[in-house]
Amino acid sequence: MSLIFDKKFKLDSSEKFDDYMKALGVGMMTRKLGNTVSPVVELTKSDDGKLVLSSNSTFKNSSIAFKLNEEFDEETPDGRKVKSLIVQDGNKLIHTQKCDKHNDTTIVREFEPEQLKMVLTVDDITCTRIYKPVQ
Ligand code: DKA
Repeated sequence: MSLIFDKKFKLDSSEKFDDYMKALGVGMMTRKLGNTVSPVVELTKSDDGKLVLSSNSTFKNSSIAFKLNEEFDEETPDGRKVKSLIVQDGNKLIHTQKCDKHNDTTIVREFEPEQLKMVLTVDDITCTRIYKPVQ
């Protein structure tokens, strides 16, 4: 199994996302918006060989361009400034975000033809978000 490029996935179900955002210090208004939107996520490759992960929703459009195994600066949709590292394990991208002001978190994205499964972990909280292919 490997990563899936150029395929759009839309959020279909989500568990413990509010707890996850609370543990990261995300404010109430942003959490309310975050809980109501269904982003569309896509993995692509840029001309300069970077991987690009984009997420589009009525709340926010965001995109990160990165090289595997190389730390980069990222600003998260809720405004945290983090040091990110993304490594690949087969069909999974394992994304760690480290920050002095907030708790560190790990986001695992597992690409399968019928779904993109995200497992987001902070402290003892595990949030699972299932994205389904956009028809
Ligand atoms: C996702 O892409 C969730 C990514 C985590 C974002 C953390 C905070 C978001 C606040 C709206 O499905």
